[in-house]
Order: sequence, then C-alpha cells, then structure tokens
Amino acid sequence: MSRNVTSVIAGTPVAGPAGARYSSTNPARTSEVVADVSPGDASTFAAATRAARQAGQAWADVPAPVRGRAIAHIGRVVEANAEALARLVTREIGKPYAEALGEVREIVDTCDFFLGEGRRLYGQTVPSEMPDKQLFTFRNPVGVVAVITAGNFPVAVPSWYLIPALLCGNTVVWKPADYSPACGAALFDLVTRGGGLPDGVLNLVLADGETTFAGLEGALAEGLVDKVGFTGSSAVGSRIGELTGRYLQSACLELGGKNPMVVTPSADLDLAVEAALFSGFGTAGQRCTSLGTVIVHESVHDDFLARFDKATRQATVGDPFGDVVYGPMLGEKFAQRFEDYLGWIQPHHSVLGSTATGRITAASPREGFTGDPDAGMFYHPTIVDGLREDDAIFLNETFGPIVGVTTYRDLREAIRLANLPGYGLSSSVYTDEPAEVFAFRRGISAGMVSVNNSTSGAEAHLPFGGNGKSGNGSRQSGMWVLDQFTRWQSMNWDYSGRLQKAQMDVTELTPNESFRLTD
Ligand code: UN1
Repeated sequence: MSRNVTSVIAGTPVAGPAGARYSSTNPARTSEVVADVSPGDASTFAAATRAARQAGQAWADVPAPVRGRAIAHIGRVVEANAEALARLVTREIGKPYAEALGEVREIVDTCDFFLGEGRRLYGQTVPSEMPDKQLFTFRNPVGVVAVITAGNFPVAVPSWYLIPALLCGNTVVWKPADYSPACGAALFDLVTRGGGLPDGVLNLVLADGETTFAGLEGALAEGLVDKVGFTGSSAVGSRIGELTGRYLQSACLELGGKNPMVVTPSADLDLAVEAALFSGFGTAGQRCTSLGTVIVHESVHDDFLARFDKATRQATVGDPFGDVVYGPMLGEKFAQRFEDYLGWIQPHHSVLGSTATGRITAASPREGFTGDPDAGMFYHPTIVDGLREDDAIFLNETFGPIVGVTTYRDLREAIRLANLPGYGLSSSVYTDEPAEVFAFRRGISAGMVSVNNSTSGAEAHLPFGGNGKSGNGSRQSGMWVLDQFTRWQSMNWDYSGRLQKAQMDVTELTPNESFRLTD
C-alpha cells in the first residue's frame, strides 16, 4: 500500500508544486512504491517557521509538567504503534525488521526520559555576595527550532531532537530526509496527534536538501529560526554551521564518523569479531556510529582476520523482513556512493568477507542470500585488510558495508591511528587491561568510548555527539541536550532597599595572616 505525503503547516497539509512530485520506493524491492510525495519549495520552509513562531508563545506558556504529560502520551502511542512504524521503516529504508523495532524502542526510551523532565527542568538558587539579595537561574525555551535529519534512523534520531525541543517549550519545523518521507509523516502524526499538540507546535516540511538550505537561509534572515539541529554528512554540517554562524545562531551538529575499534592482545577475539560484524555490517554499515577501521595488534592480526572473515562470509544478507545481518542500501544515492568507495581499494589491499565485491546480483551471487537480489540494492560485505594511513579508505567515512583492517605495535600508535582521520564520534577498545582502557579513553578524540562493546548501539540517555569532523561539540540525549534547547537566564533580586553594587559593596572579613599553631 502506498500513501500520499505532503508538508504539514499549522495542522494543514500543504502540497508543493505539481512538477516536483516523486515516489519513495522500497530499496529491497525498488518496483514497490511506499509513498507518493509532494515536496514543498523554499517558501514552504519559511511558511512553516512563521507558523511555528506564531504558535510559540502559547506553547511556552503551557506549564512544563503539562508538556511532560504530552511527551508521556507520545511515548505510549508510539509503543502502541511500534510494529506498524517498524514495518514502515523496513519498507522505506530497508532496515532489518528487528533493528527497526529497536529504533522505535529508542523513541519510547527518549519519551520515558523526558516525560519526567517536565517536572524538573531545574533552575538554581545561588547565594549572593551581598545580604538581602537572591540569585536565580531559569531555563528558557530558545524559540523556533529547525530540525533537519538523515534517513538512516528515520524516526529515532529525529525523536532525539523533537521530544526534548518540545518538552523545553520550543516550537519546531522538522525536515526529514527526502528518501524517508513516509516515516517522517508517520512520526509526525504520532507526535502531533498522540501528544495532542496544538496546531503549529510541530510542522513538517518535505523538501530536498538544496531547497531546505535556501528555505533555512531565508528564515534565518527573517529572524524566524532560533536554533538548528542537523544530522547528516560532515560536508553539509559545515555549510549549516557557517550559515547559522552568520546569523549568530548555533547549530547542534551530529555528523559522520570513521569509528575505530582497537583490538589488543588481551582481547576476547570472538567477542571482538561479533562486535565488528554487528557494527561494521549491521544497518549495511550505514550508521554514523558504524565501525570504520579495526586497528588490531600485530600479534593477533592473523587470528582476528581469519575469524572475522569467516563470520562475515557466514552472515546472512538479504530480505530485511527476514532474519538477516543487513538488507539493502538506504537508496540509489547511497548505492552509487558506495560504488565510489569500492573504487578506493588498491592493489596493496587484500579483500575478504564475501564471494565478490560490489552489487549482489544473480550473476554475482552471495551464498546464503535470502530473497531476490536483483529486485533491490544489495551489496557484498567487504573487509579490506592492509590499510595504510594515507589510504582514502582509512581517512574517510565510507558509509556502507565495508570495514578496513590495519595493525599496530603499541597502544600509543593505536590511539594515533584511531584519531588520524580527524572524526571523533564513536570508538571501541577490546582489552582485559584496565590501564589500557583508561589510556585509550584519555587519548581518543571521540565523544563516545565503548569498552568490550561495539562502536554502535549507544543507549538513548547518555550524551551522544562528536568532535572534529563528527560535530561541533554539541551533545544530544539525556539531560545534556537540555542545553541545546533552552537558554539560561540569570536573575538577581535585591530587596535591601538600597543599591548594593556588586564587587564594590561587599563585606570583607579580616584574616590574621600571621597566625601560626604553637607546639
Ligand atoms: C546515527 O546513525 O545517526 O548508537 C545514530 C547507535 C544508534 C544511533 C545511531 N543508537 O548506533
């Protein structure tokens, strides 16, 4: 069944120009249309931000505990629709169904965390340096938040922005990825209807990237956007950071990763292999937290590689509604880009993990494949051993089912190699040595460190975010994201009946500096 989806502004569906219509298709069966999409133009984005501005004051005036109740209702309605939403995620972007259910669970977890935050949103009382004066801090909503998200997590990652932004009293314009519009429309309905949100509090804009960028620029120039949240590539993230900076706004940027896994001599190799398989090839390697390069100690390299190769060859690829490690690429654009990355393989590399590289087809089959490979965009898992530090595959994010392997001699070298590509999202170390754990934690540039666990699969209430090419230091999730969606306001209240001047009218006690204890 296919559905019609459009932007929704102030509660009203808004179709875009007739010529812009397109179909969102199932990447596991590209002949199947999931949604007929009528995307908007740049004026749609501006109209949505105007609607959000208009709804802003009334929403900010709703008491935070009442907004928290709305978040509770959203969590419940998402839970009640979990299977339907997960099925849609699997159909529209090809994520295996079990993982899609996990993704939906991440929305519920996020709601569970923030429903109580409505009764906290703590400010502080702070002692003053003068008598008869009190100091306070308050969290204020920032205003209108523009959220632009990727489609590899078409519903969970958006919820990391939408739920806390709404809870904090902001109104929101959300632009989901153009290849996951049906998931976007479904989450939009669950949040607005499930939460009983007044019209205009959350608005949906369906548009392509360049249209969105133009719309965002116009809205910023009109003073209609107070905060931007963006999840996507490092290249687009830097454009968004530059644009928001020009208007003295800040963006919360969650960008790419080249996430390393260091395997030390004391590592449990089977555990490390299991994690490398899950984080390297799960979601077809299309998470920002996916494993980039395994940096394995030279003494265990051959053993690790043999086991990793075997596990990868045995992994089932195919129909994402079946029991598979991964399904298709997210869409055509991702398939094409992945082919470019495969072109970076050099003669000094050895390639393992499958019967071939590139697209899985009847002519280039993969053992154990489930379903019809020619119906969709499926790719062989690819392990590239023998990476050198100036290889393109070593230095760049390669979004897709490809994992590099290289070796190290001492931990300092492993950490240097892990940091070298200049990203800094997630990382992992497999070791039995506490000293190695803490040396790695201190040395690694990543915002997230896993010990004896994979690079992907972060829990929804720890700070999520990266450094370097992975982001601008902003953090999502848990209490840390509150600093993205509120601004601190300080208040001082002097009830002494006179003007007490800070720093000047402060009593000083007189110390006896020559005082010494006697024996
Ligand atoms: C992403 O790919 O943008 O930690 C986010 C993980 C998931 C989120 C990934 N919970 O792998």
